[in-house]
Amino acid sequence: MHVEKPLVSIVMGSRSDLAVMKEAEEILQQLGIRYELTLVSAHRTPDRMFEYAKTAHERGIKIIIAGAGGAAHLPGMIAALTMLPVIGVPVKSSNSIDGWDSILSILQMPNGIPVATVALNASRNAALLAAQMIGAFEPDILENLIEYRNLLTAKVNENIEDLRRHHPNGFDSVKE
Ligand code: RP5
Repeated sequence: MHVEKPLVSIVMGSRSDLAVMKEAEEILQQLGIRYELTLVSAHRTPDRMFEYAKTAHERGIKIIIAGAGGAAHLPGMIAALTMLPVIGVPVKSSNSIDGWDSILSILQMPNGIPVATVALNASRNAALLAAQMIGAFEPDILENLIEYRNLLTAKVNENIEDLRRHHPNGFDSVKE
């Protein structure tokens, strides 16, 4: 049986990150992008991190989304071990002071080893960024992304209409 390989890998430092990282999974499902999802702890399973990062390209993975909280070394260390692009998600975890520790750990990479860092807990944006990278080469995925954007616009337009009904003093309330 031929099983199509995943293109995106979602990895996180702890099971406790799943509440945040599953939003990335939902976006990839919605956009029809094949993915894998797993746990790798940079500090508690360093050998697994090595194996995971060194073999990701052999599994057909094109982009890695890595989330971690606190002393969030996972995304940067994976980036150091692979040539695949890594998108880092800072997680506001139970051991995080206020999220800044995770943000800065993932963001402030040394020259030469980039990690594309999204906002705190923004795993959804990480998945969308991964989808846009794939969409640059895959027309079907691009179509799905355009549809997703159109839905975002439609939702805002609905809210504008609703506001207009309840608060008639908006700048565009009166259409001549
Ligand atoms: C980080 O420490 C993990 O990514 C997680 O965000 C945080 C807390 O981990 P647990 O103590 O919940 O396993 O390495």
